[in-house]
Amino acid sequence: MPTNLKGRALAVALGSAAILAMSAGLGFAQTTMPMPMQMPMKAAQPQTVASTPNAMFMKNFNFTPTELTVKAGTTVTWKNLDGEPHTVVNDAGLFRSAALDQDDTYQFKFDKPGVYKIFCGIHPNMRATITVQ
Ligand SMILES: [Cu+2]
Repeated sequence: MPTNLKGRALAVALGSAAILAMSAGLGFAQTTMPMPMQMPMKAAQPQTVASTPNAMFMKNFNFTPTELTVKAGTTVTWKNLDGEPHTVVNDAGLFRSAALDQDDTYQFKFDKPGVYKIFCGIHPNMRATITVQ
């Protein structure tokens, strides 16, 4: 009797091991399958330019984002992504960039807290606000 039970237990153990191996194989197949699906999502990530910290872009004749909040002492970078030139001009005359061609950048360090309005000297309807805390 005891040997008979042992034999049964072994058969059960072998059977479940086979099932485990099969499901492990399936699991492997399932985890490898979605991989190509994730690729386009990862490639799309660099397009979220608006979320770059301390940076403002000129794109499609707009500042992006139009409102940016930074801490005092922060250097803000503007980058023109358009094929047309843009400038960064402060309403109060604190700073004024040269004409920025495509992919050109301009930087200004905001030392004092306050609300700084800017516009493009070439396209004055392009406006944005930098809030310095
Ligand atoms: Cu412009």
